[in-house]
Amino acid sequence: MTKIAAITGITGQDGSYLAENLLNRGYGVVGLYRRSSSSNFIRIKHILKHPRLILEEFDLTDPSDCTDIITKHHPNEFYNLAAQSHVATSFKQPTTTFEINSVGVTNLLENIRKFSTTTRFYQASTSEMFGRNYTEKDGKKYQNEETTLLPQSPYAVSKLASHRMVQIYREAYGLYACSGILFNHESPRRGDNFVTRKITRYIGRLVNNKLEPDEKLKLGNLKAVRDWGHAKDYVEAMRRMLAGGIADDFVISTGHSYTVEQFLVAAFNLVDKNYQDYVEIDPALYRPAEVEYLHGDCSKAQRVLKWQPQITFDELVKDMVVSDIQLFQHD
Ligand code: NAP
Ligand code: G4F
Repeated sequence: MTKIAAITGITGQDGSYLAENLLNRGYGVVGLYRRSSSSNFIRIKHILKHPRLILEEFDLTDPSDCTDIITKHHPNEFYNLAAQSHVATSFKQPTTTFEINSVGVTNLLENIRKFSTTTRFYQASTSEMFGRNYTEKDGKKYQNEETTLLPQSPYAVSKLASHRMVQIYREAYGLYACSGILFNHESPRRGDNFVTRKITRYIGRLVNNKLEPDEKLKLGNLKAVRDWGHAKDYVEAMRRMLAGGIADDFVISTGHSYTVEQFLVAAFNLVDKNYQDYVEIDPALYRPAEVEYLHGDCSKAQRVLKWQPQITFDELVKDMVVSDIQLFQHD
């Protein structure tokens, strides 16, 4: 029988890759999108006519919407990828962030508990929950499932609340509910205002002579360290969590970290340019509180899920730069 997977946030980066992954495996996908005043299907336009994709209007903050979707579809798997996902925005909109990222997740868990206890649930947790904390052992600094969570932003606090809520529903009610503690993952479909895509879009416009005269690339903290993987690899880890035998939480990362400055160098090198000729530091882009160092140890996922990333940092940067150069040839 066809397995049914519901995906919140299908219009986002991860939702679009996960939908592709599951459709390719024969799933029926119920894609949940929120209403907007203009069409927002750019990342899924190539699968919109797929015969096993159904789209439903849905807002995570509306409890009755959650009830309607769960009771109508009784999905075998439910992937909650919807979120206010921008860390800097969460400092400006902490209440909305909490409403979507914490209360919204509780709405889903309650409805699954009441109406569809066989539905397997995936929650998009995040390495941001580690905040400034890391484990230091044998001269190495890393974060894994044992590292204490110490959030540094309203976004991270909201994600920690839902992360813990998932554990409670798993332990108290026996739901098959997993959280993926995913480190940063990027792609040509990454939102425009995350740092990697901001950089590669600028390069796309630069190469195609689409910049305004003297237009600089304005950035904040270049010293922050991130463990960047490719979104295509990371959605496969999500799938494996729900396909597995035991519900649990898993760190998903590459185990290789770079500074924002190193990302800049790698990206500008691909077009034989020096980033220092283009970048301007804008103090307004610094965050009120920063997560300086993220470096994941995903050995549990490697062992239990047999998952490991396939796409290297250099391949990721190239994929994004080439894609944005092509994009601005036409735009
Ligand atoms: P994204 O591109 O920002 O996508 C977020 C999605 O959530 C969008 O489809 C958005 O809809 C939807 N959404 C927001 N508020 C909603 C609401 N109230 N009701 C229904 N849908 C709503 O994020 P992403 O990079 O794909 O990340 C997916 C998930 O993983 C997020 O939960 C994020 O916090 C988490 N995460 C991401 C990373 C990463 O590096 N990418 C790492 C760790 C965890 P619109 O298109 O209408 O805005
Ligand atoms: O690309 P970023 O905005 O990603 P950030 O804050 O690490 O969050 C992303 O990854 C999390 C997982 O760890 C997810 F949970 C979250 O949803 C999101 O996907 O910023 C990366 C780094 C930060 O240290 C930031 O201060 O880049 C620095 N940065 C420097 N200049 C900038 C900029 N970030 C942005 N967005 N824009 C800048 O101009």
